[in-house]
Amino acid sequence: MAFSEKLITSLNDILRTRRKSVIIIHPQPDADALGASLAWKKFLERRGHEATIISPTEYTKNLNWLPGVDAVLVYENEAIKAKCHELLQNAELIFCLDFNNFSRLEQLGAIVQSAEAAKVLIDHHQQPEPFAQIMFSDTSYCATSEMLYDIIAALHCTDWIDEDLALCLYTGLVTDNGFFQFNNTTPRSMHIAASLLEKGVRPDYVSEKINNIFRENRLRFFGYCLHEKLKLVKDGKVAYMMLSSEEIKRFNLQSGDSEGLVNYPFKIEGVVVSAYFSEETDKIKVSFRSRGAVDVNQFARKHFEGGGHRNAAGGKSYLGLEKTEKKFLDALNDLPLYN
Ligand SMILES: [Mn+2]
Repeated sequence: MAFSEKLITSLNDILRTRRKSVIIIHPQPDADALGASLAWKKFLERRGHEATIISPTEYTKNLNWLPGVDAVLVYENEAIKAKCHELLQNAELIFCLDFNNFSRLEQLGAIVQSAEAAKVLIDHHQQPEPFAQIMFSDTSYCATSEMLYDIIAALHCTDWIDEDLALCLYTGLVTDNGFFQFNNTTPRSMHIAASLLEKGVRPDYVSEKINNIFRENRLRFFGYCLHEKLKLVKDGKVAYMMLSSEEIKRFNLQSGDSEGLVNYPFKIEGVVVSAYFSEETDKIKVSFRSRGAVDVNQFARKHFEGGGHRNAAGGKSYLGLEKTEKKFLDALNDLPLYN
C-alpha cells in the first residue's frame, strides 16, 4: 500500500464522525485540481457526506464538460462570497487538494486557515506547509487525481468509482503527465489509468476535449508565432518568441490562448530552453520552459522577478520589448545549457 495503515485509519475515522465537508482547490484550477475535487466530492457524497467545492477563481470554460463542474463555487464571484464564508465556518472537514500552502489561496487562505474544521491535505507538490491534521503528501504521484485513486483503493472503495468519477480522475491524471509523456509517468500511473478505463472512460474522448479545442484564430496565431517570430540562439539550444501587444490584439486572443505555445519549440531537436515574451499594458510577461538539468527557475528568479519549477517558470520585465530582449540574451550567458 502506498500510504501507511495509520494514515488511512485516521482518514477513515474522521470520515466516520464528520459529515460536513468543503473541498478547496488552487486558483486558476487546472484539470487535475478540478478532476480530483469533483471525484472526491462524488466519493464523499456516496459516503453520505455533504461536500462543496470552492475554487478561489474561475475555471477555464474548456473544462466545463467535466461531470459536476457546475456545482463548483467560485470565490472571486462577489455574489457568493458570503455563502463560501458560511460554508467554511460550518464545515467539520476541509480538504485541500492539489496545492500545499495557504499563500497560494491569497485572501481565501486566511479564512481557510482560521476555520475550525479539521484539515486534510491531499497533494503531490513539493515542500508542503504542515497545516493539516491529516497529510497525504507524496511527490511520487504525477497527479492529485492519481493519488486519490490510491486513497480510494486503500479505503477498499474502488467499487464506488462509477464512470463519471473515473472520467474526473483520468482527466486529472493524463493532463498532469502530458498524456503519459512527462517523466512523472510511472508504471503505477499507467496501472491506475487502466483501472479507470475499465470503469468506462474513453481515452479518445478525453484527448479530444483537452487537446483539440482551439478556435481557428488561436491556431493561426500559433502558426504566425512559429513562422514569423521564433528565434533560435546559442547554437540552436535556446528558442524564444517575443510578441507585441499590437500583434496579440490583431489575433483577437482570449485569456489562456497562448498557453502551450512555449512548448512547441522543443519539437526542434536540440532545443533545451524555450521562452515566450508577451507585451501587456504595464509589463512584459515571460514564460520559460527547459529540459533536463537546465534550471529556468533560478534563471527567472535572478533575472526576471519570477520563479516556478526547474523546468517551468515565469517572470516579468518592465523594460519594453527591445531592452527585454537584450537583457534576456545577456542573461543567457549566465545559464549553463548542458543537458
Ligand atoms: Mn496536480
